[in-house]
Amino acid sequence: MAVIAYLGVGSNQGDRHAHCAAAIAQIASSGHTGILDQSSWYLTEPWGYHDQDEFINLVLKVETGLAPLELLRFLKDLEEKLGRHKTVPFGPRTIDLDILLYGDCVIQSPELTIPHGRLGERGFVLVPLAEIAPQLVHPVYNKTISRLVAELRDTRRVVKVERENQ
Ligand code: PH2
Ligand code: MG
Ligand code: MG
Repeated sequence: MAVIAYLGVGSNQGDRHAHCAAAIAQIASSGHTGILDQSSWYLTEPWGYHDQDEFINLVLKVETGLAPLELLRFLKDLEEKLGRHKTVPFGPRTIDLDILLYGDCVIQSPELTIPHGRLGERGFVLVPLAEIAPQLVHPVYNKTISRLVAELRDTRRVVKVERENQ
């Protein structure tokens, strides 16, 4: 049975735009994870570790027949295929593919936390997510995404990049 999930896409190394575009193309052509909607692309100030380049971030709404851990494995394999190497926590990365939400599932296991643990603290995720799913209710906080944006205390820059939203 297909489930609606939201994925975070990010890159701040090399050709950031090409990495994000390649990830989107691979997800779309995977045969088991179809893209239903995507946010604009945003240029975002680094969160967590400041001495690194700005990120490109965007959010995808997908429909998938994969179970959460299968989706995680698919995304990790895709990161590797797109040239991601071992990264320091919060540090630079060629491509980062995160499961933000998976239906209204709440999962807390050593491999996977859904909804994404820092979703509520990060403008670079909440702003694009609110663009395509403002009324979606976060299953743990029980608040809509637009309410989480209104309550956001992260003041780092999140600026829409017009050209990339194709
Ligand atoms: N990802 C991180 C750490 N910091 N900052 C921004 N702006 N965007 C990201 O995608 C990001 C980050 C670790 O995954
Ligand atoms: Mg991440
Ligand atoms: Mg990640």
